[in-house]
Amino acid sequence: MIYAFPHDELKPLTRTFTDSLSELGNLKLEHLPQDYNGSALTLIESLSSLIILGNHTEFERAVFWLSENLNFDVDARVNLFECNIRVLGGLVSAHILATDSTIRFVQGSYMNQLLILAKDLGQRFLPAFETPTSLPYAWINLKHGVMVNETTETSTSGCGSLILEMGALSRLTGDPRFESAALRALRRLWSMRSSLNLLGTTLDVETGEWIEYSSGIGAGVDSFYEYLYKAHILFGKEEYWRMFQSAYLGVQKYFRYGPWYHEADMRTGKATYWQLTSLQAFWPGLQVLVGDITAANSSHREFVHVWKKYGVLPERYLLDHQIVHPTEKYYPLRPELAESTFYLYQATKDPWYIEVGESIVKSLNLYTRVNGGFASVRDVTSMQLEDHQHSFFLAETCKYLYLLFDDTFWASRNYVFTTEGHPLPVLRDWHDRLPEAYIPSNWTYVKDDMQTRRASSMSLQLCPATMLDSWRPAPPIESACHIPDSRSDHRCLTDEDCGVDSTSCRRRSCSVSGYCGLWQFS
Ligand code: DMJ
Repeated sequence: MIYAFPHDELKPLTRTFTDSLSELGNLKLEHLPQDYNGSALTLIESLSSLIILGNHTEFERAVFWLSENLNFDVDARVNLFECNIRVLGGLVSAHILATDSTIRFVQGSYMNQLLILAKDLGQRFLPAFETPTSLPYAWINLKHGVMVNETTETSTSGCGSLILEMGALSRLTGDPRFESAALRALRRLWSMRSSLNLLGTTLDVETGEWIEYSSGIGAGVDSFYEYLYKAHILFGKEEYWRMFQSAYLGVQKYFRYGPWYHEADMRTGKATYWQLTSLQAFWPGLQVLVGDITAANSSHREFVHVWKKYGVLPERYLLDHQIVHPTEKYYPLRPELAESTFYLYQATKDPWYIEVGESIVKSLNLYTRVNGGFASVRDVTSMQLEDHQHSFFLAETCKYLYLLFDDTFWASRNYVFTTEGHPLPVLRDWHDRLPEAYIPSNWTYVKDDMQTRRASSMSLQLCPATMLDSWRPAPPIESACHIPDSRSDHRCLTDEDCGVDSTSCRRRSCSVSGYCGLWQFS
């Protein structure tokens, strides 16, 4: 607030600011308009954090400042995905918090200003969806719509991670256009999956053809999986669940290698890149929501191991050589490991996760804290810093760390967090059908193995064979796709006696000598 407000993001080393909204994403805007003076991005991103911290006075000040000053009628080319998760998500979530009667915000003076701003922004997104495929352009000019000669290349997350914010906007305003546009894009994207239920990373919105066939669970794809599942939680549509279930099993089957996830070609399922990336660290958090706690825990430990090796998590780490990627050595204060740690602690209450959180906090203070704020790390091998504090540091990294140690806000509410850490409430009115696990009176607190297995109704759907098998004590389930062999000694007479392998999610078969195993690789 001292050095950057009302600009977009803080430069903590020089104690200045950057107006980064137009630059969000990988492609850079070459010339910022001269009159472009920022959109208080970090302030918008911090609204829900202020409520979680209980700082209602600052929240109120921010809401009224934004109501009077925020204006989207600017000649700025923004990245649709980033603007959606950061700005639209920040505004919609803050509007919901501002009107929540259990939060003692001075509501008399709040006249839906944030929702009015959100609707204005949402309308400016809509021209991006006017393509032959309904897949949206990655970039849009807030004032002029899609620019002439705009790139037609976008990413899977760019098309498939809009439904939470745009769906919430439609539900709040009663204007169905936002949710319809996001859903049409999502359905079209899903129709482009391969026969293995895998998607690529980049595609062309005009032709609907894939550009990059290799994909994983990290950059360009990550929040697509997250939003399929969270959309099911938020809106209760079976359609989202069915898409997620197929997509999730595809990931576990073709990307997972023990606790790690590599990339693979969507057409063949063959491994392409053996790399651990910082963005992938959100996956164990998603697996917690699914009820796949054991798999979440084992991957999380690997990320923690790499974090401890360097002090923070490098952007890319070569699994086959156990070294940092030569050009992606940075750590821009990303939240994903803290996020997963928070979810795993919520699911297990295992104090080990508190210790992990403590060591993350210590590292951030030791390596990245400077007088002007917290600086990104340019090179994790030398801990050389970079003059940038991304808005997601406050929206997510700090929020998840705070919630790990004080979950008062979370414990009494039924919210899902968007991919940018903005809370949205699970409401009956928004639901086709509310899953049992999300009805507060059905909440289960995990205390023992038996309960761990039944902690989420979602895992019942992923693993029905085991769960319905109530006539004998169920053997431990190792992952959501795991179906144990019918005999604990793995002996068999036919393939029917064999289950589904917990690591590869492939069906096991009975060998000529009478043992269940992965004898054939298709
Ligand atoms: C955030 O902006 C979001 O979590 C997004 O989905 C990808 N990751 C960044 C922070 O790392």
